[in-house]
Amino acid sequence: MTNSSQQDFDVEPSADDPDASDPAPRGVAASGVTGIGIGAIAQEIGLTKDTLRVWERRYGFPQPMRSPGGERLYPQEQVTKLRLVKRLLDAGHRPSKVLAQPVDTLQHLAESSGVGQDAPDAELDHLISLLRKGAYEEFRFWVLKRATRDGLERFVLDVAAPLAARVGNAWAAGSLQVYHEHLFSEAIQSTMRTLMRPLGDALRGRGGRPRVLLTTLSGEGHGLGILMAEAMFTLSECECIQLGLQTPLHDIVEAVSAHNIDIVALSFTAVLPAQAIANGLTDLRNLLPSHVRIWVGGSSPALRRKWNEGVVHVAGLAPIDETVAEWRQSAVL
Ligand code: B12
Repeated sequence: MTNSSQQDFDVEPSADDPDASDPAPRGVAASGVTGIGIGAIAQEIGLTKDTLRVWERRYGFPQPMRSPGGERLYPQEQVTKLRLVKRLLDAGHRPSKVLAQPVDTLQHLAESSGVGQDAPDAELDHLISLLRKGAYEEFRFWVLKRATRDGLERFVLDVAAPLAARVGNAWAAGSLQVYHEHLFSEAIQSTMRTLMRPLGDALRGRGGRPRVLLTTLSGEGHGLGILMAEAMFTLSECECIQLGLQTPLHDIVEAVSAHNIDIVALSFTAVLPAQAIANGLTDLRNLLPSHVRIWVGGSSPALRRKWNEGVVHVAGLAPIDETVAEWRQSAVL
């Protein structure tokens, strides 16, 4: 992310805020004005309320209506455009070049820069169509069959990861609902755990290093990234401790000490604002002993910035094996 777009995100909260209580998150205000409240929009799209207000002042978009109490209410077409805007910004476009454009222009921009475009793959398309028509047993069967046929590594890299991106694109385009995402996550998680368990069990107690703790920080509710990362760490013969989602910092620190952890691996999608990620990582770095490494991954554009030497951005799943090998070379075991 460039410095100028970073500034557009990192703004101080404003005092005296009529939106603060956000009393009408979704629906119709007393006056009959329909729209979605600023808190609900910010959460859904992965922005802060202050960013939305700054854009309104600086670029004239979004342009919400007001409830009788003065709270901002965003009509559906502005929400749709905001989703597209966020995805373009995540891909590196600047707010100044994007926010004032009409939605058609933004759609062309997204198409020409590959944002939200899926690579052709008939089998993945078939899986999406099973999800869409509610054929969950069939979906689970195909996922498990492909996983059994291909093995853990190929399943993660060729199916689970691109399928997650496809499901996200279909959700953004309105062709899958949030409950489809839940069902998709459930099927992928249970398949991956089934495949991973025997190797994970066999590694336990062998004294293999590094010992890796995996989790997400508060506010990051997406768990497939750390699960996929766990699969790759396990295949690299690391002993993994999976804490699941949204672990408070002090609990991470306690688990690190209790399990003699070498690396804390965290995953970030684009839902957490850049500033929240920076604060969380700075605080965690200060709380952990210096020999414990923090490795971060995931699609959050905030990870593209330069981190201090105590935080390493691992760009994707495939480089995990090599990064672990480098750790082993540099560590005194
Ligand atoms: C499944 C899903 C959900 C499920 C999550 C269930 C669960 N228990 O995990 C549910 C339905 C709960 C959900 C909720 C939400 N979601 Co959602 N979700 C997804 C989906 C389809 C997959 C999520 C996921 O786990 N991705 C994480 C991994 C798999 O992908 P990745 O970040 O690109 O990371 C890759 C690599 O970098 C690497 N990696 C990841 N982590 C790590 C870590 C390390 C150490 C390493 C080395 C590598 C590595 O592995 C990945 C595979 O290549 C994505 C689509 C997508 N493209 O990710 C949307 C997506 C992340 N969700 C989104 C949104 C907006 C939301 C909600 C706000 C609204 C909603 N849909 O309900 C809430 C917010 C919840 C919260 N507070 O965090 C948006 C975020 C967009 C944005 N700019 O903010 C996405 C991108 C969908 C979209 N296209 O718009 N979601």
